[in-house]
Amino acid sequence: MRTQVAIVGSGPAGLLLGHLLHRAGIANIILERHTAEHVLGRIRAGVLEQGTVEVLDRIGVSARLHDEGLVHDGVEISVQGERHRIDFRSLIGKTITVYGQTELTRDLMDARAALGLPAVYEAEVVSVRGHDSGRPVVEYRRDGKLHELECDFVAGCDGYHGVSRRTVPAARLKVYERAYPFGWLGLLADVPPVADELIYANSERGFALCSMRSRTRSRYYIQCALDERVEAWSDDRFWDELRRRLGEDVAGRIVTGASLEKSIAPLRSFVAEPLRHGRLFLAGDAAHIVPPTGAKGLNLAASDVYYLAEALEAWYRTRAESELDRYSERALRRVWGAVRFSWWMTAQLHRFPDEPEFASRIQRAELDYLFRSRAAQEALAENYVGLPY
Ligand code: FAS
Ligand code: PHB
Repeated sequence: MRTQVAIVGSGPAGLLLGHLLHRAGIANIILERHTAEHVLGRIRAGVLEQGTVEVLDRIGVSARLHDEGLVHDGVEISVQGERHRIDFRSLIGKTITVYGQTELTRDLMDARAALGLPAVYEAEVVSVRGHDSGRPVVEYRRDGKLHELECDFVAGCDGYHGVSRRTVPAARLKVYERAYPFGWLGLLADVPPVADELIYANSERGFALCSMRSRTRSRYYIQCALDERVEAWSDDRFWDELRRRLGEDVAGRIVTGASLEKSIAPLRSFVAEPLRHGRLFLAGDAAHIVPPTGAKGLNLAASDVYYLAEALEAWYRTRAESELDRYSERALRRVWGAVRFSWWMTAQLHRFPDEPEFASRIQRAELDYLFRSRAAQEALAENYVGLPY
């Protein structure tokens, strides 16, 4: 089998890249280790930057997003129960859209199927070779048999645990990493959100986040220790702890209900450079991970593949390598802007168990300055709604 671009992974990065390449007339095949249902069953991100929405508008895959997504003009930050609103629209004239990653992935899968574009599910890529010699071959296992896909380029969109980044010899990768001393315990429930906008809460007991997927489905998170097990958290225990991290006015309004999903995710900042390795390109979580505090992971996947599609389109048009060479530097500049912001949001809003009193005092000074300074609020707004592409 042969194609122009082999895409490893049918998450947001792979699916969006596939659509962008198709619109540029570049043939591509997506190889995904799991079933489509399994991919859709993962509960992940909830916030789309304005830039991500604009890319989806451009490729004509945003109808349901505009029908069902919730446009938010701002977010709230609660510190020891005192609430402060950051008004993106009045500060910088931009907004965010709350629309679950599951729904975005579904829309991209449906659009791909409607175009009759090839995606092979339950196809685990086991190796990528030849990407240094200009003749890449992707080997994958399906139905117990090994298959080969010859191509011009390989896009490693296979997430943090994928095979693509591991294909690159360690000596050729510079890895930057910070593991945070806590995780997030997330709960999804069919209950109305406690507020019209997201509430990020910094409390003595730890971080909490009140988010949503619609006006009838809510997504909540609480910071938890790394050694916590989700089995130790009944729904009631979760709701009680969540209430204790919010001010009384908010806690008193929370509508509780049975969880549809509960899971613990560790928090890390991770970047592997460079993103180009011969004919292999890394994009999305395969290249970088950010703590979800800044709502950036999914949105970085979108900007990576936007740049990669532009670079590949230029190569097929001119056979010049210049845009392909520029992809890594161009994508990483936006990646590091989001890594910095996600680190900053995480540092300001969480309890750091081993940090001295000084660090928590600095945290209070940062937040106090934020709430008093329009310039600081504009900076937060600019980063949260998404830095320019
Ligand atoms: P993905 O991981 O989504 O997709 C990679 C795909 O490649 C997967 O479907 C995988 O099955 C497939 N794959 C892997 N190895 C393969 C192989 N060898 N062969 C074939 N296929 C293979 N981001 C936010 O912005 N906000 C959040 O709240 C948030 N919450 C998160 C919670 C969790 C538990 C996790 C893990 C991530 C969260 N993220 C969040 C980040 C997340 O949304 C990612 O940024 C987003 O999924 C990135 O998309 P992809 O790069 O496509 O990677
Ligand atoms: C979510 O709704 O899942 C969500 C929203 C904002 C974040 C992280 C997660 O920063």
